[in-house]
Amino acid sequence: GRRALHVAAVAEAEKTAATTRGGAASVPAPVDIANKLRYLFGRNGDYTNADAYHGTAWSVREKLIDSFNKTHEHWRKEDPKFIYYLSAEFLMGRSLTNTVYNLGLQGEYADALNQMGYEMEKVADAERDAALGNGGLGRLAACFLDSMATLDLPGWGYGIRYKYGMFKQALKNGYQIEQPDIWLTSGNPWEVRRDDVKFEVGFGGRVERRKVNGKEVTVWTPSEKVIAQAYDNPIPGFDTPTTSNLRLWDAMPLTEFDLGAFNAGDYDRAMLDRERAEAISAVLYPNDSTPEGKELRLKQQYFFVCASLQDVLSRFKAVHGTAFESLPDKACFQLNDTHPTIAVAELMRLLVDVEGLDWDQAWTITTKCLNYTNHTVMPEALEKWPVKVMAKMLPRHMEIIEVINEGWTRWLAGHLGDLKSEERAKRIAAMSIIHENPWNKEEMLVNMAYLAVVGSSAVNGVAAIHSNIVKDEILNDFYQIFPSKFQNKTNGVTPRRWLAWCNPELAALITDTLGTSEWINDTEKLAGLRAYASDKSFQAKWSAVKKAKKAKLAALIKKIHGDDVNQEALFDIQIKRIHEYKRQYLNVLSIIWRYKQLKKMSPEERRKAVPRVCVIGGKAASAYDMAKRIIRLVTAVGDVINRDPDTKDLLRLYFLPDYNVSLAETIIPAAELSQHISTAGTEASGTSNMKFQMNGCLIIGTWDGANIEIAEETGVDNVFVFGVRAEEINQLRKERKNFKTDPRWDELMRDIEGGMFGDKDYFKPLVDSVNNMKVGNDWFLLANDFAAYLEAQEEVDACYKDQAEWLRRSIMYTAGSGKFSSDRTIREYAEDIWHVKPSRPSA
Ligand code: T68
Repeated sequence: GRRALHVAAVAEAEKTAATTRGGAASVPAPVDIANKLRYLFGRNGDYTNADAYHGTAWSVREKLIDSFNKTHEHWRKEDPKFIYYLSAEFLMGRSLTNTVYNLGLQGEYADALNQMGYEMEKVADAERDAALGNGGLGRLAACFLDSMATLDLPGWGYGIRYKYGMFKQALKNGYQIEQPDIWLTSGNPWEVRRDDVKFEVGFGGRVERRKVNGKEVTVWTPSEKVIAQAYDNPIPGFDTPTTSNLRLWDAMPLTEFDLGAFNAGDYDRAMLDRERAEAISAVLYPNDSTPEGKELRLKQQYFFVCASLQDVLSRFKAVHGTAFESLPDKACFQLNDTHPTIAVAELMRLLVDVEGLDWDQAWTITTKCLNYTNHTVMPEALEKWPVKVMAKMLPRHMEIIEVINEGWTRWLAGHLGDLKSEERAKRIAAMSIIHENPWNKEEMLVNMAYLAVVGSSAVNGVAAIHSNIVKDEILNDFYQIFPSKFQNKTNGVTPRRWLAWCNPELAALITDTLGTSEWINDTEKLAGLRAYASDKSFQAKWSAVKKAKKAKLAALIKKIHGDDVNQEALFDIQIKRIHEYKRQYLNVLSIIWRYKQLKKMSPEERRKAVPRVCVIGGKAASAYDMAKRIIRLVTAVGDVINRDPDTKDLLRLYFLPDYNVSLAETIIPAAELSQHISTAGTEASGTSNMKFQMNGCLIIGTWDGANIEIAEETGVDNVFVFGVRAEEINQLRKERKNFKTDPRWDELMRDIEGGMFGDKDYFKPLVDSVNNMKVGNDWFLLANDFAAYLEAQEEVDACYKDQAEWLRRSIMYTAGSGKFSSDRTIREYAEDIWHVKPSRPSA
C-alpha cells in the first residue's frame, strides 16, 4: 500500500539532489517531507492526508524562509521607502497551494506527493483557512499583499494574530449557529515567531507634565501594560525572488517577564493578568458593518497600531538615528478603513512625547506618512468612539486628538473667513473631529473618519462610483476644503489565487490559446481572448472546463446535502456576507416566484424551462437578527423546492454553510451566473464580482460598486443590469409611502406570511421589514427593483438557451477582466499615493 510506495519513493529520491528557487542544493522533496514528519511529528509512514499536508507545508516553509531572508537582506542594504499596510483583518485563506505555485515549486511537490501515494489537491484540502477577516475588506488586504510582493514593492502588512478567526458557521435545522474557529491547534507552518521582536503597549493610567532639563515633557503612565509579540508570515510573490512579510501581533502578559507576582505569592492575580492580556488578540469581531462599540475592540485597534509604529520607528532609528524629518521618505502607512486610525494620535505621541519633536514638526511628518481608505458608504457604519471611553483607555491620545481638533477647527475658521459667522460656525461644527452624539446630546464622540482625513495625505474610495459618493456625500465638507486629497483606487483581486491557481484547467486553456502564460502577471493580455469569443472550437474547450468545475461543485453539494444535482442546469450563485443591503432576500423572492411558475406549467412548458441550481452562501454577524432570518428563509425555501417532485429537476436551492476563502475557490470556477444585486449606491465596490468575471461567469447585477466598471470592461450588453440608479435612491426613499408594489410581490409576501415555508412567526419580521411602507420600511428598495429583477432573470434564461451566445459572453468576461487584477490597483497606490518603487533581490 501507501507505506511501500512511500519507502520506495524516499529511497529513489534520496539518490537525486534537487535545487530550490533559492539556488541552494537541498534534499529531494519526498525525503524532506518524510523527515519533517519523522522529526517534527514523530511519524513514520502511513500518513493521512492531513499528515502529508503538515509534512509538505513544513518542507515548503524552509524554501519560503530562504526567499524571505534573501529579500530582506536585499532591502536592508538598499533601504528603500516602505509601505506598511495597517489592517485589523487579513483574510489569507490557505497557503500551501499558493506558496508552491508562487515559488514555482508546484511540479516538484506534486511529483513528490504522487510518488508517496498522495494527491496534492487532497493534501492541500487538509489545510485550515487562516480566516483573520470578515469579508471583502480583509480579503482585499490579502490580495494586496500578494500583488505588493509580486511587484517587488518593499512593503509589509501589519495586523493582529487572532487566536480565533472568523467563526465557523454550521446549520442546525436550517438556522445558523456559530462555532469557534480554533485554527492554531495543529500548529501553523506559515508563521515564524520573532522572540526578539516585542514591544510594550499601555492602556489607561494618567498623564503628567514634567520638567526635564528645563523643557516641559508629557509623561503617560499607563495602568495596564501588555507585550505585543511579533509573528512573521512570509508572503511569496509570483515569478520573482521577492518574498515580503505580514507581521501579526500576539498579546501576552507582562508578568511572564516579571515573575514578581509569583514570588509575592499572588499566583491567581498573575493568571488573571494573563487572561486579560491574551483577550486582546483572542478573537476577531465578526461584524462586517456596524462598528463594534466595545472597549476591547478599541484595545485591539490601539494594540496593533502601537506595536507596529514602534516597530517601524525602531528600524528607522537603527539606520537614520533621529532624523525624523526623513521618515516620510522611508515609510508610509495605509489605513485600511478607520480601524487603525488611532495611528494619527499614536505617531504624534511617539514623535512628540517619546522622541521630543515639536508639535508642528511632528504633525507635518505624521500627515505625510498616513493615508486612509474608506470602504463603506453607510453612515451608521462609520466608527465613532465615545470621548469617555477613549479618555479612560487612552488618556494621552484623547488629549492629542483634542489638540489636533483645536488646531484643525482654528485653521478652518481662518480658511472659511469669508463666510458669515453663523454659516462658518455651522460648517466648523460639522467638520469637528469631536462632536455630539446626535442620538444622545450628553455624549461626545471622536469621529474616526474625520480624524483619518485630517491626519492623512490621501483619502480614497474603492470603486469609481464609491469614490464619488465619498466626495459628494460622506466626506463632502472635507472634499470642498481639500479636493486634491481625494482619489479613487478601484479594487482588484489577485489573478494568481483567483484564476490561475483555483482554476488551473481554465488557466491552461488560456495559456495555450494566447501562447504565453504572461497574462498571470499582465492580465491586460487576457484581452487577447476576445478574438476567440465566437470561435466554435474554442467555445467547446471553454465549456468543457466549466463543466468539469461544475462537476466538482456538484460533488461538494452532494457531500454537504446528500443530493445529486443536474449538472446541465445553470449554476446560479450568490456568495457574500448576509446583509440586508446585499439583498439575498430579493434573490430568494425571485426563486420562489420561479418555483411558483414552474408549478403552474404543463409538462411541455416545463421541458422548455431552463433548469437552475441556485446556491447561496455567507455568514450573518452573530448579533444580526434580520440576516439570520434571511438564512433561515433560504434553507426553508430550499427544503420545499428541492423535495417537490414537480420541480426538483428544474430548480434547486442550496445554502452552502461556512462560506470562506477555500470554499470560494471551489465555487467561483463552477459558477455560470453570479449575483451582485445590492441597492445602487450601497456596495462600495465588491470584489467577488471580479473573481467571477475572471472565471468567465456572467453577472446579474445592479448599477453599483465595481459592477459598473466590470460592465464597462466586459461590454454593458453582456451583463444583466437592472434596477434603479444611485442618483434616484434618495428621492425614491422619500416617496416610499406612495409606492405601489407589484401584484406578484404582494402574492409572495402573502405566501411567506401564510406559512408556505413554515416558520410563519419567525419570518414575520422579514415580511414586515420590506412590506410595511407606512413606517418607512424597505430601506433597501427591494420592492422597487423587484419587477426589473424578474425581467433580467428572464433575459438570463433566454440567453442560456442560446449556448453559443452564453459562451461568447463568458469568454468576453474573462477577456475583459484585465483591469481587475490587484496588480493594477497596487501599481496605482504605489504611484499616486505611496511613492514606493520596486526593489527586487537578485535571483
Ligand atoms: C467591504 N467592506 C465593502 N467591511 O463592503 C465591499 N467593516 O464593497 C468592498 O469591496 C470591500 O470592503 C473591499 O473594499 C468590508 O468588508 C468589513 O469587513 C468590516 C469589518 C469590520 C468593521 C467594518
